[in-house]
Amino acid sequence: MNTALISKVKESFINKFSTNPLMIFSPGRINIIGEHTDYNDGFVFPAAVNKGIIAAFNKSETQKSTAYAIDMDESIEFELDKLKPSSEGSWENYVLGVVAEIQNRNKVVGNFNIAFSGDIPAGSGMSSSAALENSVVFGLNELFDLGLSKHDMILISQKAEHNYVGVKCGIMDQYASMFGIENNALLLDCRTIKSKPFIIDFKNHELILINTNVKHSLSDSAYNDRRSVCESIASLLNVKALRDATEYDLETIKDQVTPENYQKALYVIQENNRAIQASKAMELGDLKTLGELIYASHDGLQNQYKVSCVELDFLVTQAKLNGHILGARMMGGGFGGCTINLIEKTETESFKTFISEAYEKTFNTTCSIYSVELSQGTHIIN
Ligand code: GAF
Repeated sequence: MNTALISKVKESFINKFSTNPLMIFSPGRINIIGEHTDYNDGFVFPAAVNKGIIAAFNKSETQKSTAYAIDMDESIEFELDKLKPSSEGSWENYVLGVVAEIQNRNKVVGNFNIAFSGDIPAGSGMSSSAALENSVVFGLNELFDLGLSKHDMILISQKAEHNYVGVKCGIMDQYASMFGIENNALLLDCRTIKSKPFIIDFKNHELILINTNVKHSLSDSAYNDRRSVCESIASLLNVKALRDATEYDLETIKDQVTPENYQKALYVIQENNRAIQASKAMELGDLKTLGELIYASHDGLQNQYKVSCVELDFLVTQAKLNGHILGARMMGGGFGGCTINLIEKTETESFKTFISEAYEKTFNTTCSIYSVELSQGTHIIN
């Protein structure tokens, strides 16, 4: 964990609120495979990482609550009986939304102060949003003894994202961030919200993330559009979610949907199967098959689901040409953020040099490259 960040948050909190805080770490996540399957009740394969949000809390003796975003040096005061969403795109909605959703469950939150900061690059597709939401709900649960289970907490975080942030996300990010296990990835069934842990040891391979450092606009509205396409095709097929449909079922309604939407639904069905196949490949230690599935996932996200972008496609194409990278794909919602790459350890340094130069030459801007450790989910720190 980032000890410098912990000290920074603690000191900022003490400077502002003159008392010792309760400290929470809530991680971001990676996702090995299973993209845009979560809101189709399907399977995903994420892991919490050692980058995330550090949040500091205490109870407030005043009639107002305060939230302080340390990195932006912005703070807001709010009254707990007058909560409403703030302007679109503002960080405030992650905090206010969680408080409002706790209240919707008839739990009583008293006035509090929170200060937070993080080391997940914004817009990287590593889920800083879920990390922040989970840190808030976890901290408030602790502070006010609300009696919420981790399961309750992730549903509250998700609802905050739906109703305050405006993104109709699935449950993957909140789940991975809350339930992460050190050195493990979690094969999560998003219908039952139960997961199976897999110890991750890629032997002479490792995962690296390459951040395009771009986030194209409209990504939130495109996300919600994709979700509604999936839901309308599921209802046409008379199933609860696309997870319940096969390629054969989809074929039977082909003439009732546009070719573009047909491809989107087909992608989801295929990606869900790939996530299951990937877990089997992991069990067998078959990294070659895992890598092929990861490349196939990107192909579907790019050409069928259409949530990629030129920068991500460039990184994946270059990875494919390398020969020492078994699999690469865009990760998260899309339209920017990171690719995840399964690379031979001995090749990592030279590929980093190569891809940094090639990316800069092509896009006139730099990419960033990270290695991550798989970490424990949201928890109290001292
Ligand atoms: C975003 C969402 F928040 C997740 O729920 C998931 O749908 C993901 O995009 C795509 O797999 O991170």
